[in-house]
Amino acid sequence: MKLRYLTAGESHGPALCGIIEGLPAGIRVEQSDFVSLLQSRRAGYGRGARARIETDEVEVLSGIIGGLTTGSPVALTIRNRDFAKHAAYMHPFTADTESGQICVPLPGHADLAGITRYGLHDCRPVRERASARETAMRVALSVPPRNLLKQLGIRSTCFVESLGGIKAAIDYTAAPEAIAAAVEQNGEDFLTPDAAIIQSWRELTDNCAAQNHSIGGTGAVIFWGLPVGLGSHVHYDRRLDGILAGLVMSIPAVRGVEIGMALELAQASRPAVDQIVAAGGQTSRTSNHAAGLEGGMTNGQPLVIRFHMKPLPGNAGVDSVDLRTGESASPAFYRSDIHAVAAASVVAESVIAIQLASEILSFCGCENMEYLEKRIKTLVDI
Ligand code: EPS
Repeated sequence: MKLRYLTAGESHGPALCGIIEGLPAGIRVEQSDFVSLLQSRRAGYGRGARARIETDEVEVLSGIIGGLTTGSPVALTIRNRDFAKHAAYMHPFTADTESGQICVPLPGHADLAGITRYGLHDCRPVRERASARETAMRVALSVPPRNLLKQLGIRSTCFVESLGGIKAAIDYTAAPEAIAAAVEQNGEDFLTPDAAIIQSWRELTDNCAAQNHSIGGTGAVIFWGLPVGLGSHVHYDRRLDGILAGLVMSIPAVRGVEIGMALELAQASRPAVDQIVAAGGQTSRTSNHAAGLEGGMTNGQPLVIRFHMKPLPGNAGVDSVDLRTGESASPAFYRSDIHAVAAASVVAESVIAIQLASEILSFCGCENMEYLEKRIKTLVDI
């Protein structure tokens, strides 16, 4: 892995922090790149009150000077505005950890397994770190790698395909540019190419909000313009399909990942291969059932990754146990989003972008964008 990155920070702690290392010099990065990307993760009809409290302003602490990466590690911070209200329980030194204890674990969250693993009596530190808030930093860290891909002519989009069982009409055989344009035109509330579905999703979201429960859904990411041969067939842990599936699966509440229409293909009664045809001295394909990956490597076709997200467990009226008494108890009400599939789509696009940039860098071995732009041409034009 050419790019390495780490995140730190609790959901209601002072800040989120992140470092990404291994970037070449010369990637163009503007403050507005962070602003618009973080805004798209925070947006979405169905996000909870928290998304309106936070503004997710990214402070760049190192690695970018005058709008260009320098090759040094890029270090970022996002302050949590909500820390002000939670400092009594969350301050690194003065927090009252006795009265702030959460002793009834929430089913569906990391609480119970986390306190067991770390030998804690309080679910709060586990819940704070397991929170999907952490993904704001993964998205912020993806800005330089995303810009690297854009500088090389690689494009991407992400969108919501279904919510609470109501499916949008999406034509995966359409040109990715057309899908991306439709997503953009339909706005950030539902982040979908299918304008006709938005009203039903809005009503569904309002109904769920009135009943205080959350819903899951399916999201998708498409990258196109990728060179052939990112990833490798030579060893299992270098297969790009496995790596990308793991990254997308690490997004909280994601429980399934598909490369393209994998489930549909698994149910088909005959192979659905993409024929290789000669085209002007080069090769091309008649279809994209492989969704851009063959043998664990990119094959030059659009890369399509879809993921399935469970309903967020926060608001469910569920049974649990008070760990102090061992008696049955209901967890205290826990605010959450009604759904966060649009946000998760932005996160999925971000973690995939970082990995693709990393694969390109290890393939090309360049520490400078000028060399990389020349080298990538030789790969794309094969
Ligand atoms: C989250 C619970 C909610 C979400 C949060 C993730 O936060 P809170 O506990 O403050 O109400 O809004 O997501 C974010 C804050 C975010 O930025 O995505 C959880 O438990 O995972």
